Amino acid sequence: AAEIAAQRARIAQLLTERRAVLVAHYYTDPELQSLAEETGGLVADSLEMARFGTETDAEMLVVCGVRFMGETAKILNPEKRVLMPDLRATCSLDEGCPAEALTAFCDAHPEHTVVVYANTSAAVKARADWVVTSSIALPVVEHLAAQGQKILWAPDKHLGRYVQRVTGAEMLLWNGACVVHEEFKSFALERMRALHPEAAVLVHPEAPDAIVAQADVVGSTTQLIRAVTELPNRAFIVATDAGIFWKMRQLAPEKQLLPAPTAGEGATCESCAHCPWMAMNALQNLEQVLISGDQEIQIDAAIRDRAVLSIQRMLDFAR
Ligand code: CIZ
Ligand code: SF4
Repeated sequence: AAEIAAQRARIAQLLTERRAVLVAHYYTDPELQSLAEETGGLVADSLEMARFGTETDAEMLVVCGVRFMGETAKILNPEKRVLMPDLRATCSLDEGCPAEALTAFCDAHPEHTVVVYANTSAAVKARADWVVTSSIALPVVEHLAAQGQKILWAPDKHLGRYVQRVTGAEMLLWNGACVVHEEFKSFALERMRALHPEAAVLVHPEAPDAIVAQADVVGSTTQLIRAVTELPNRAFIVATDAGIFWKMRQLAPEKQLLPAPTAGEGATCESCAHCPWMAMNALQNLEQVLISGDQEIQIDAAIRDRAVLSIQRMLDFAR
């Protein structure tokens, strides 16, 4: 414990020396989330992470999360250095949607407005008309559908189906999924609900239909955290990455939080639902990158110039 405290102090010192600020996603190690808060950085979802980078006067952003979050930070802040503890931290949605294949799909359906989830590469965003995160997907698609636009959606098919069902928009869906949220099991969740009838069920829309159908609240990480503080329930069953429990406990320590089951037999260990790429961020490699300055995000200028348009459209709409 003393060793960890010393390491946290060294990292805080390095952040000051480098005029750097730490931005951590809700799914990362609680050590990183708490350190970001204590050092004047931010713990957030990907939309808020994107916004924060443009508002701070720090010279360097250190993004603890996955690669697309670092890329978005760099696209919006080309004059700042953007580092990540490990640039290999990717995302199954990003990996499952290569830019060439997405471009071919778009070219085959030129009459569709291309809306991509934030969990994609800079090159995919460069081909898109709109970028959305899970907290803003519904209002953006509603807005486009009201104008009679047909939508090509990539890459998360579960989130895409959910948005389609709620908005009634005409949508073509890419076949991608999040390896973490796809693992939630519906029969085991039914059993758990029967055992805890007082608990509200909170579900991230990257989860499959059969899980979303059992939800009391479907929403982005920020919206699910808000539900824990605002709903009167004493207990919650939570179907998203276990990293989110740190912030939920901080804001509502008196409430009981139960991780939704990811194994058929209803195993409920908190480590069950945890993104392997988010887990690549740790105090160790964070300190290392602040010393070495490597693991820096670089983006091709031509891609950046197009990707910034679809991201900025989202940020302007969110205002
Ligand atoms: O699953 C993810 O990567 C999420 C929830 C990203 C986000 O929007 O914060
Ligand atoms: Fe991607 Fe899923 Fe990990 Fe989020 S939790 S970064 S969507 S693999």
